[in-house]
Amino acid sequence: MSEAAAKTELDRALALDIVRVTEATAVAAARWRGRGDEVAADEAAAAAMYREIARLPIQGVVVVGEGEENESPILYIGETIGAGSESGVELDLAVDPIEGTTLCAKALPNALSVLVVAEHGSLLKVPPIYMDKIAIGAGYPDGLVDLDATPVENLQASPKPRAVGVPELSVCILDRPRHGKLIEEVREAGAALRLIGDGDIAGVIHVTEPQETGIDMYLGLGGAPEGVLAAAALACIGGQMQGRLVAMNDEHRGRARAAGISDLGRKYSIGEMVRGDLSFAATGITDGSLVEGVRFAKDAVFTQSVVMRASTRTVRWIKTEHADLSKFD
Ligand code: VTB
Ligand code: MG
Ligand code: MG
Repeated sequence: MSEAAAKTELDRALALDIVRVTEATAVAAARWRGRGDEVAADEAAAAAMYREIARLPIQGVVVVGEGEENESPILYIGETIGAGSESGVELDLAVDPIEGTTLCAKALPNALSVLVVAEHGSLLKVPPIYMDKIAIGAGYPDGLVDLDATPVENLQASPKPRAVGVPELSVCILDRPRHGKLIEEVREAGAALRLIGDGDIAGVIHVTEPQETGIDMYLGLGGAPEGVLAAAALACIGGQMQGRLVAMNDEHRGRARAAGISDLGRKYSIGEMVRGDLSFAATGITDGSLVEGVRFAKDAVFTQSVVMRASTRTVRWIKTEHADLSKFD
């Protein structure tokens, strides 16, 4: 295939099709909403996501996935999926069938189904360990905030254009004991906190719409895969983010080595986590500040999604009424 033809093919593959994948995944997950069974929810969602990706005319390779091959039977890192396995364009996939399994199991806000499809070789291959993250929205000078600066320094550097100062700022942090010191420092700096139980992809994306979400900055340690997925979203909608892989134990260090990461201390910008063109799709499983969750009605299922593309910065908000329910069987 010529390069131009491959590019066109890529454009097609990167277009709207991928939202069908996250829609079907979210519907499968939503059937398990509020039932307290994270494992069953995750399995159902992963199976639906696998089935839908398998129909796309691509040769996809999971680079950010559900786990290493030996620990995840489906959507594992390195798995090849797609209907174009011979003729299709090779693309990288970053998947999170349920971002926030606990949120789904408890029917709490902001559980999402997320898929990123990217040019081959363009996503940072991170193992399932942690990542320290900082993110702010668009419109600030480059390098305004930095992972190596203190929370006070970062907060003082980033007054909202409309605000008077740090007391008007709100910082989103995962509510975890490991963030005790960070939380204290943000409080001492005078900013408000939005402590979330789970779901830091949504947390990071929230900084891009501070007027709507009330969140100006994201800080702290969350999943490394979620870091790359969030970076992919910001590559489409703007905003600044830095991430640094964090290994909590020997197992994590082993995973980092196996993934070929030699420099764990390295700080990554968005551009170093995701390069080139990509599409990001997310569908709401439970209601959230970005999109509403799946609604089941008598003769239809309703979903809300966002799908966006890095090269064109197109952001599409998609409300779908699914009348043919057999496609979800
Ligand atoms: C993180 C975060 C995710 O789970 O991975 C978190 O990035 C798990 O953190 O968004 P702990 O190991 O501290 O529980 C999520 O919140 C949901 O997958
Ligand atoms: Mg998940
Ligand atoms: Mg997740």
